[in-house]
Order: sequence, then C-alpha cells, then structure tokens
Amino acid sequence: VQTANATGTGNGVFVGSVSLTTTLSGSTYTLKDATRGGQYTSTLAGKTSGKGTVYSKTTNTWGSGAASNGESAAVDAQYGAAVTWDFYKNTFGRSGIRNDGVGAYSRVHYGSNYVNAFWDDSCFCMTYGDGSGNTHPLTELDVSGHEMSHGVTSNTAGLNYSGESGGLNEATSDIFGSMVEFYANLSKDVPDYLIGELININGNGTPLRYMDKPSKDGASADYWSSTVGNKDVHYSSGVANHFFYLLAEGSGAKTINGVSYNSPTYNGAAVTGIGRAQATQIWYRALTVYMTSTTNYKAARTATLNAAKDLYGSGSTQYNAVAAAWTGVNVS
Ligand code: ASN
Ligand code: ZN
Ligand code: CA
Repeated sequence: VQTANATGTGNGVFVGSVSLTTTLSGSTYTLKDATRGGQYTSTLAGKTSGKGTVYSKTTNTWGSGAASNGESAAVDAQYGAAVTWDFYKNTFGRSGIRNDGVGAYSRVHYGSNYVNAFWDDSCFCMTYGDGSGNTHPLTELDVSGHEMSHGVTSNTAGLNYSGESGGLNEATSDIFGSMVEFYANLSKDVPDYLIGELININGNGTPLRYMDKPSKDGASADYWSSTVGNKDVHYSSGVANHFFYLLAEGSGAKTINGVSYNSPTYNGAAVTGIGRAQATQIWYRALTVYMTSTTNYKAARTATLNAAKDLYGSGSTQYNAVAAAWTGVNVS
C-alpha cells in the first residue's frame, strides 16, 4: 500500500479546532505525523502499560471537542506534541527532544481517574490521565509542553529531580510549557503565565501554578531561602518561575492577553523585563550549555549570566536584567 502525509481536522477538548498532519496508508488514516519525527498518539483505553493502540480510521476528522468523545483528548495530545516540536525547532533549531529528529509518541486514557500526566525517558513517550471522574483529561497545551520539556532537560543539563536542582528542573518545564502556549497562541487557550489554568485540577477553577507570584498557590516559594531545596520540586520551582517572569515581563502590575499579574521583588526594587523571546533564549542556552545535574540556584544565576553574556554581551541590558531578576528573587 502507498503511504502519504495528509491534512486532517481535529477538535480537541482544549485546543479547539486545529489542523493535524496525519498519515494515509491505503484507505486508513492514522494520527501519526511523519513531518515531525513520526510522532503519533495512541489510546491505553484505561490500561497503565504498553504502547496502546494508535488512533486510526477511514475519515480524517478527529474528536468532537467533548471529553466524552475519546478522540478529543487524542487531538489535544497530538497537537500538543506538534506545537512543542515546532517550538523547539523554530525557536532553538532543536530537532526533537533528543535533537536527533525522532518524535516522541503520546498515550492518552491512562488508567482510571488518573489526575496527572508524565514524561517517561525509558519509553521516550508522553502519557495523560483522564482526571477526576475520567471527565477532565490532563491534555492542556502547557502540560504537554511541560512534560516533554522534562525530556529535553534529561537529555541536556540532566538536573537531578530533588533539592534545588529539582526545582530548576520543574521550573524549566513550566517556563518552556508556558512558552509553548505563547508560541501556539490559540484563541481557546489564551497564552498566560499560569500553569494548567484550563484543566480545573483543584476543582474550583484555579490554576495549578502562577509564575508572576508563585506563592498564590499556597505552597510555592516566591524567593530563595536556605531551606527552599527541602520543598517538593513543584514548589521550590517557584523561585525560578518567578525569576523568569521578572526577566521577561518585569515587576509590578501588568495585564497580558486579558490576564492581570502583579509580580513582587524581594528587595522591593523594580525589574524591567526584556521580553519573552530573549528571556527564552537565555534560559535555553543556560540549560543546554552551562547547567549540570547538580546546578543549584546560585549556579543557575551564573549559568544564565554566562548565557546572557554569550548572546548579548557582558554589561548589556539583557545581562543586567538577568542579574536584577535573580536579585529580585533573593538569589545573589
Ligand atoms: N506531572 C508531574 C510533573 O511533570 C509528573 C511528575 O510528578 N513528575 O512534574
Ligand atoms: Zn514536571
Ligand atoms: Ca497556561
């Protein structure tokens, strides 16, 4: 049989109506994208192991937008993998999570009432649960970008997943997950500095995390302290999430895409942001060139200053903004 790329239409739970590159083999379409390293999406149909069954059918329209249609979560996952691929390719020239042109596959409908999503290096794959009541899939775009960025981190800096390096690992995923959201710029998932704002994981409509002021979640750290490495990595990440927000957007009150932020600083001194594009380049270069498995917050300051020096020069506006943003989160 002949195999060719095709252009399908998806209707996801969170992404809305999107175009998907699929594969036509004979008269069967599969949710597989040969233009992005062969990335595909399969269903585990409630199981918790195995590669699952790749989505396939004789028409090239997928999902209905409703979570009750199992294909809708698959559309989100396949689109999330595509946008994450494009973000890394077009922002940094990185070809896939390992920079080897190979796409990661995604599995949806993992287990029952599973309220999480995760990256796994050993299968080189992404997995999503269906959330509480199996009605709230975890397939939001910033979650896709977050989880697949764990793969990038483990193939580059290799930040250990505990202590301060674990917080930096988690923050790297929140930072790039959010930048994937800005890259996609969907009208149904308006880009923001909130993590998981659409999946209603807390049951009251609040996001999982806030980058402008991480303590708004009731547990994350806004500022470095000598005990911050004792916190869960999803809370010690707050220091670096806050640093990145300050670097990109600056301190104080700001409204972006209709969302209001108010980012404080430790010393009360104002920080002027340099914009998302340059902040993103600085973090990526720090991660891929300077950070190692044991990088802590102090070393992250040095790593990002080195990256800013390489990219924009020592003493540049960008270099000085990196220093000011770290000082703003009590990392000196
Ligand atoms: N969703 C979680 C995370 O990426 C999974 C985990 O605990 N590693 O942080
Ligand atoms: Zn994570
Ligand atoms: Ca978000």
